[in-house]
Amino acid sequence: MKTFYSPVHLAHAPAQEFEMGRMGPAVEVPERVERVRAEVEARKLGPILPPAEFPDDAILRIHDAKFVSFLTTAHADWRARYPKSTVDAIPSVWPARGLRISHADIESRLGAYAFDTATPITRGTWEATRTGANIVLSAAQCIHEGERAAFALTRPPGHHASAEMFGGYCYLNNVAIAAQWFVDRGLRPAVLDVDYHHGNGTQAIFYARGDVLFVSLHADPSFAYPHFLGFADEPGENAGEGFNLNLPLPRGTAWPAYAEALAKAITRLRDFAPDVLLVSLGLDTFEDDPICRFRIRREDYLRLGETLARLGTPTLFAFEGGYNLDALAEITANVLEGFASG
Ligand code: 6XA
Ligand code: ZN
Repeated sequence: MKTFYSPVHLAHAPAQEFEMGRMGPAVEVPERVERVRAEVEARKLGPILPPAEFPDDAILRIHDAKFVSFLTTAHADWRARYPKSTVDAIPSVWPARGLRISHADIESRLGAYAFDTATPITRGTWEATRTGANIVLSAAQCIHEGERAAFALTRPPGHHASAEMFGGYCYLNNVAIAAQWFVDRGLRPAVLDVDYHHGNGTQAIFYARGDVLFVSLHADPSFAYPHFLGFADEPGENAGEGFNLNLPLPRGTAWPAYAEALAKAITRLRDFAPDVLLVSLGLDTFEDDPICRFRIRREDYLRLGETLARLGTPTLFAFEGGYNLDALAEITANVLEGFASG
């Protein structure tokens, strides 16, 4: 399968993020994608190609124009406000209940558009994020032209970003942008999110729509990030009722229980019969992930790939989370290899 990749992601390299009650080293680092690229090459999983350029329209089909324009200037605005500061832009105040949303200055814009403190905006964040959209759209285009599968090797990831909100290391929702691109070409896409964390952004974007199915396997938000969405009782609304399926799983979930939930996801996907499947491919379900608590082992990722292949649907894999740098490349490649052989 073709992998789409660009070194522009290297420009997005936050030094620190605030989470777990402390300022600590960033977890979502450039080495993640670099290691996976090397593994795809070493295991000869297919050509690694640069993305084509796509106009902003495809992004604006999903994201609010003011939000996108905020992202393009946020770092420069932050610098202008704090010329002596050496830290990246991170919000510290939010328009919570009873307060008014304002976009007047960079502090209010950060608070209005962010939902956490773990997603800094650096000098290169927009460039990397915008290139990420080109990458996922290039993968979509190659599937539209008849390929059975493609891998969008992107960072920053996307599934936490909604129409006008960033967080969870995500700024633009790559998978949603690609899904909409398929809808605009008359196809019916489904999104399967296998990242450890619930894809709250993707869910929110398609929640009232019946033309895109969203199915997610993830750690129960009652103990896991993003905490405020991803519960089992979120079926979709209006035209989208019945087109959102959350399968939250307990701490310590290992392959047997995971495979059972995956079977439920596959049943719903078969029933929807999509023209194209978009997989939010997070690898933070791994047993030794530094920030997550599932117990999926290296070889299980081969089974995951094989199971997805059996659906027989053209499939776009979009890279999301996964933070164990020593295992990430191998387990990502295992999914792709499992799919190719399945
Ligand atoms: C912030 C944790 C962000 C989770 C990012 C992720 N404390 N999402 O991997 O899939
Ligand atoms: Zn994740």
